[in-house]
Amino acid sequence: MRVRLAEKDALIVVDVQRDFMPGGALPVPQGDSVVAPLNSYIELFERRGLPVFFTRDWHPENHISFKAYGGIWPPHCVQNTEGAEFHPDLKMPSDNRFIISKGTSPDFDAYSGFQGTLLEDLLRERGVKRVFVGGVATDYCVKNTVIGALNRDFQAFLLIDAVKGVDVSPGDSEKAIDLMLNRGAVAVDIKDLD
Ligand code: VGL
Ligand code: ZN
Repeated sequence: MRVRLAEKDALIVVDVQRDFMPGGALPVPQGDSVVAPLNSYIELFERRGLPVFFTRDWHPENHISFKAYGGIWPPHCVQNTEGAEFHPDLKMPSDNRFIISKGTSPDFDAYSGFQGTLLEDLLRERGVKRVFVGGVATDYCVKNTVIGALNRDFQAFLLIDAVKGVDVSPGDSEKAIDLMLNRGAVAVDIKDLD
């Protein structure tokens, strides 16, 4: 499906952080394979003067999603640690870029970049109507960010060549993709964008 990028489009890069990469605390298998395709999207949006939003998991040490505090995950993306840094090869534009921290208070988790953040306000202030979403993990934060966008009446495009899932149960990523598309997201890859 061909899509012509226009004013009021924005890119959302979800959680491309060291802890979600191979060797990290909560690795997404082949999670690092999203970096090169995302850099292509980032360059494209940057060239067009369109905003790029980077979400990051940004947990306190005693976060509710960690096993020791009743959650299901090993400690990951603890604020100001190396594991919480963005992948070193990710190209961060020098302007028109925004970092959205989520899951920042001990008692709340946020799989969606919209949950407990300023993401919606920042998009609305810029008149954004369509968001293009890639990153990790397909079956957690990408899924919830795409659904969060649709629930707020943004059009959402899933960057199918720039997402990877954890698949805690086999097939989770496939199911997540089906759900996003059934809810109205449109799958595109880099070749679809003009
Ligand atoms: C995520 C598990 C726990 C994600 C965040 O970014 O998809 N997954 N915290
Ligand atoms: Zn987390």
